Amino acid sequence: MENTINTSPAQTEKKKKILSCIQPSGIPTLGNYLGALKNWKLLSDEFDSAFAVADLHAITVRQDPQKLRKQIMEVLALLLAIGLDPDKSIIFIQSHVPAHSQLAWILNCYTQFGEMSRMTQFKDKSQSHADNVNVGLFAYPVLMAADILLYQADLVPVGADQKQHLEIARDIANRFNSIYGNTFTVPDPYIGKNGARVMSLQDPTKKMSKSDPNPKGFVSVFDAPETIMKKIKSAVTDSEGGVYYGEGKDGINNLMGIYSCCTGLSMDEIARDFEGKGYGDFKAAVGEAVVEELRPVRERYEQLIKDQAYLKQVAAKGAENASRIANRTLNKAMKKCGFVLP
Ligand code: ATP
Ligand code: LTN
Repeated sequence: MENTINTSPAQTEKKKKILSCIQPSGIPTLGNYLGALKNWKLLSDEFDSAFAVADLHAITVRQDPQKLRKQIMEVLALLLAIGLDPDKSIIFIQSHVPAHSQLAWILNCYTQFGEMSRMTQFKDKSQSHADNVNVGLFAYPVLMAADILLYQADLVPVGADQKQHLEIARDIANRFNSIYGNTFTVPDPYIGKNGARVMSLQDPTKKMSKSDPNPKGFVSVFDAPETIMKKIKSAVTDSEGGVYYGEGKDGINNLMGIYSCCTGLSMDEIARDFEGKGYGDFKAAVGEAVVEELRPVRERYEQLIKDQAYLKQVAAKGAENASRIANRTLNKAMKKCGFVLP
């Protein structure tokens, strides 16, 4: 495939702004896709948008350097494969824009130890990575606030698990604004109605996660159709046997949510369509819907990942356009704090 990019900046002044990021901490899952990425594509048509590969966030848990390098480029290719257009959206790698680390340090000094200690992701990850409870993991939401506030984002499309981090970003913005006058836009989360919390296929009380050590728990966006079918067919359900949304039916509720996202059918319509049918039939239908949902993404990805020169060109242009906006906000915040600008 012959790829070209337009090198002019993508921003216009008036539209509302959105920003979101995804960590290159593994191969993205169906949860990342339905909970976040699919909405990024939809919203990018309407808003001024910036999307980043959050590589600085990824090292809050130990990463193998060679794997990390590979995953950063894979996630960048995925952002293009879902249909984001580098001529319309700013697509960049977080560590290529030093302003993120710089603002994060400043915001650390406007964030309280107590409020960080309440973050459920920190509590969960300090249990799952008990041997490496580092200061970066603790301060993770502050770096995330810096990502968002640098771009003056009005809206941040994320899965439901990030709601608490968005609240902290809002608190930090409000605190800074109330000390120094209006500096940062206070962002709102955008959490889709469907797919905001896709659960593990093996333990439907836990969210589907790309860092799950058991690969049967998640469908990766790059899984082959046969693998997707196999994983969905072996999803944990219940012994009751009816396809309807209900209490104590976490596995079926999850599969119904996934099916609803892929087909646009409501829960009631799904229950009606599968009345009198068994879980075997339902799982086959869910598997096929997921295969068809991910097929175009995987096919575009397979082309893009071969063209490393193009991906590097996209990243370079993204970093340049992102830096322009980020540095403007960083300078504004630094001046307000009393730094002498170089
Ligand atoms: P990790 O498992 O390494 O902590 P993650 O997949 O939870 O990573 P990110 O890669 O940073 O975290 O997530 C990118 C986006 O995907 C975020 O908006 C997040 O809310 C969303 N997301 C992640 N998992 C799910 C899920 N199971 N259901 C819905 N949305 C999700
Ligand atoms: N913490 C997020 C990833 C992330 C993010 C951001 C999301 C890093 N920076 C800025 C939105 C905006 C997660 O999903 N785990």
